[in-house]
Amino acid sequence: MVHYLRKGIGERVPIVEPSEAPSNVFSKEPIPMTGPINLATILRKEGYDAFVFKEGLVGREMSDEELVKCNVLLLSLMTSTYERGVEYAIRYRRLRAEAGLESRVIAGGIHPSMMPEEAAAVFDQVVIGEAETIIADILEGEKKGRIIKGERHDDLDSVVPIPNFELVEGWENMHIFPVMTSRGCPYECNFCSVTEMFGRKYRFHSPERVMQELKNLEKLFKEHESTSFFRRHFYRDRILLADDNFTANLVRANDILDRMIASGYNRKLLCQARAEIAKHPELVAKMQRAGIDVVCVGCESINPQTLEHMNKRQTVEDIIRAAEVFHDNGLQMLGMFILGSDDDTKDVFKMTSDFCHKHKIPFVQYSILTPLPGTSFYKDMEKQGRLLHKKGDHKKWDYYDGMHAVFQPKNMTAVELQEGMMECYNNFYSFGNFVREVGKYVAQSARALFTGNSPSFHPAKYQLVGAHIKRKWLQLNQEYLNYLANEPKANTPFGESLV
Ligand code: B12
Ligand code: SF4
Repeated sequence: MVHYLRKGIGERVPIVEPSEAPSNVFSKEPIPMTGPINLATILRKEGYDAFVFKEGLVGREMSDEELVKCNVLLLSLMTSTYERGVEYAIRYRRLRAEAGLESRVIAGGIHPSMMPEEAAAVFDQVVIGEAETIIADILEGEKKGRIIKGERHDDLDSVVPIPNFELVEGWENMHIFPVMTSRGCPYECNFCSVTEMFGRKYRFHSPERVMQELKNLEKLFKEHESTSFFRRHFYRDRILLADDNFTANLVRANDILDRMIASGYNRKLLCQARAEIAKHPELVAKMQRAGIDVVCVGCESINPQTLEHMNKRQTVEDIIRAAEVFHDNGLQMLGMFILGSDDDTKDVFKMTSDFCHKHKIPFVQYSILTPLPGTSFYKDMEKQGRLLHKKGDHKKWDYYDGMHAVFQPKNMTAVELQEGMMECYNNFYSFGNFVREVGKYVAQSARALFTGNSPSFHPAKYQLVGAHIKRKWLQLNQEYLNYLANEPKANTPFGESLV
């Protein structure tokens, strides 16, 4: 019989966000997802001793001693962290059984939501979709199903609590704090799982609520003001507006930005927006005045056919305009590109690198097109038998991270796609560019003593990060490269030797 927790008995309820496998160069990503923080906040209010354990932030896994004490283990899983989630469940159950205790593992997040049957074969309960309104009932045993469907609410203000970041273990080490002001996206790009998970209806928090959340964070920063001169003056904590598309509703975005400007909001933010927002330069200028200094733009491709087949509803001209308008308004654009569609040939790598240089895009992220579960691209690849790993392959989901070729491309081999992506990184990021950006930073810092404008170390930092990525990827992925180099046909097993 499953042991259900009662409130207030002081047992720890961890919501674990495992790291990705070491083969992933972003495995130490220190920004938590907002969902687990919301759930921990709700459970705390309900009397549970809930907290978020994000491995990448704490810098270690939960120890055996910590795990065995938990009556229930909650796991928040993306596709690339799923396999590690399974390992957690196995270890937790073994430890509990050895101690003569019952165990209970509940999994949620995007991957279990998209592959619930697979997850239900491993975990005691699996939650599909959003869980704020049902998480307490699940813990109390009022919802007993193996697979439980979450609820999509329109009125986010009333169901989503103001997240309590102090429930995130090691939150003091965070430098970027996520604030999610909306859910859902009106578009339906064929490679993206957001609409399947959150729907096409754009649901959002009221501007008042967004301001409240930002103010709350300021209070937290003030209470724990860093004693480090460097951190206070040159490397201040930042906010990530984690919305998939912060500006999907122009009236709302304008309202939030107006409020931020009127309140004298004084902290740097990053956000994600579509390239077409540059058709509204006045809004872009307002973003800059409100403190946004980096905009992550899903450029995806400079190949018009690829954009068309991705259903991106965006043109190459939109991307060029975005690069110009963001630059003219003092915003730095992080251009995110996806390589390897059926319309891409081998020259896409050089053309994309040249494009980024030509249009002076300050930061870029290159990803390999990845068939993420729940997307129409996944369904197509599965139907066409082009997924490289077969069902049940050892740790196959580890490689669904945008940095590994996991399907058979049409106009090149999988290893050519893999090497082409690394080549793009190589062309854009280098140690020489890092030194140049550090020079600019030093000059800006000197000017800051007179102007008070805090300089950004991010361009330099990202040059170094980017240059590091290829080296680290190669170090960690020799075996995977060998596998790809042998021209695997679809459904070729990989990894029996990889334990
Ligand atoms: C902000 C963000 C980031 C940030 C940081 C946060 C983070 N660690 O991921 C950055 C930019 C660093 C990032 C990086 C990456 N990201 Co990202 N990211 C997002 C984004 C836009 C928002 C996350 C969020 O806060 N969501 C909102 C909250 C409400 O949802 P949630 O956290 O999933 O939680 C809800 C439910 O899932 C559920 N739930 C969650 N956990 C649990 C646990 C239990 C027990 C239960 C019951 C329920 C439950 O209840 C929650 C509340 O309703 C999402 C898209 C999205 N809209 O979710 C993509 C998304 C998660 N990212 C994605 C990807 C692919 C990546 C990268 C691999 C990209 C890359 N190539 O680099 C990396 C991975 C790095 C890493 N290890 O984290 C994909 C994941 C798809 C998949 N199937 O795995 C998403 C879904 C976007 C997409 N294109 O489809 N990302
Ligand atoms: S890629 Fe961006 S615009 Fe396209 S569906 Fe996903 S969130 Fe929406």
